[in-house]
Amino acid sequence: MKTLNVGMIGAGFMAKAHALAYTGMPMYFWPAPAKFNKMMIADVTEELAKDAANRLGFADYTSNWKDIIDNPEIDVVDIVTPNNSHAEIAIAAAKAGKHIISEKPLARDAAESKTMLDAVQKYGVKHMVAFNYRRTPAVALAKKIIEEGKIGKILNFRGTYLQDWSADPNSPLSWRFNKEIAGSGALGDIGTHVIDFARYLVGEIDEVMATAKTWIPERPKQDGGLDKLGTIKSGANVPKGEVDVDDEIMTMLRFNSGAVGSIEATRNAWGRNNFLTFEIHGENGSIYFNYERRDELQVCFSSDSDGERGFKTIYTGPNHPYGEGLWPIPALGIGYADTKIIEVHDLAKAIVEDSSASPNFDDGYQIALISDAILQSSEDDKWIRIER
Ligand code: NAI
Ligand code: SOE
Repeated sequence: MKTLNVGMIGAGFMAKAHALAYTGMPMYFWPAPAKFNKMMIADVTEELAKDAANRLGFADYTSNWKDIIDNPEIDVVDIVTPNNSHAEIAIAAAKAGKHIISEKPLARDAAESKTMLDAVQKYGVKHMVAFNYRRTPAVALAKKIIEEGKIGKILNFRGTYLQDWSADPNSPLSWRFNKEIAGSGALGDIGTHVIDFARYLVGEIDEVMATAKTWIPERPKQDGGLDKLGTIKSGANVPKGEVDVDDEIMTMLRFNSGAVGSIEATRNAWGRNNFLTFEIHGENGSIYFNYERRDELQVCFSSDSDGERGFKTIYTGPNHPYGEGLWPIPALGIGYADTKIIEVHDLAKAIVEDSSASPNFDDGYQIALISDAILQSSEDDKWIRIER
């Protein structure tokens, strides 16, 4: 069994999720396609990097991410930094011949995402963008049901990603509210997960018509780079700074297939925490998924008899996608970390089998094109066609 040495760049929220996944993956999927060895981790200071190495189980650490690129023993570079550094790191990693997994959104906009796609194609390395929610078994099951034609031709996709961690104006001005660092707001941060669902389940999006809103135009400035996602509130006397990204987007979609759809994304929806949902209507049935109830897929088939037709709930388990590696009884509980375990399993498989990873930087670029068009549509107040 091959061992892949990983260099991880960034040591915040996602570093924890990815580090858990590298360790846990072979315990779930055995024989594993490969094992991962957590070789080196980077953060911006020696202190942060050393603490991360201890906490997350990396053999070595550095305060300069270029040490990871220069290390000939490292096979995979894992980018878990804020969005403004994804491109520089990925391009350097590709040049050094490393395989890459980058967190989402791929970069701040389509132009920057394209530079990353060009680099991985030029240097022939494997590339994956970490839209992990499509790896929830219930979402993969929805894909299977659609591909088997069980709900027929798709007419409509309705997706939402609603959170409330930034609904309080005292939630500090972290990097997620800064265009220079994040690229966009709720759109890039969470709306892109729904765009990934829409493309994965229904197909390519050709046109969008959108409205973007910034509800809280300034927030208390915060010390330090780490985003605590609203868990720490600022005091009343903290000086404020400008929010220059969207808090909410609503968009209508026209798919290449002729289907229509809509996406809503906001981090200001009190009472909604990780309300990532889709409902899909086909000519012969419907499918509904809500990540807050991630073991479940709801399906309704038109062939059910009159009087008995309605949504039924399937609890995912061993008979469903990825079931061979997860738990032996349905509804024992799929977790966030499980989606990341499946993600690195599929990354290892692509590297070892020399196949294309999915979703990859091309998907990340397509999603960035759609995201840019959404912001453009809001500004111009008209339908925008995505030029490819
Ligand atoms: P975070 O704020 O928790 O951590 C970022 C870390 O990167 C910090 O420790 C910071 O010091 C470090 N960092 C910044 N610049 C660096 C550099 N040049 N070199 C080394 N370290 C550097 O951020 P979080 O939440 O982990 O987000 C990171 C990325 O992951 C973002 O692109 C975000 O959109 C994505 N993300 C994806 C999620 C998913 O479900 N797929 C969930 C949360 C974040
Ligand atoms: C914050 O909105 C966040 O951490 C996003 O950055 C992730 O992508 C999302 O999955 C969870 O929420």
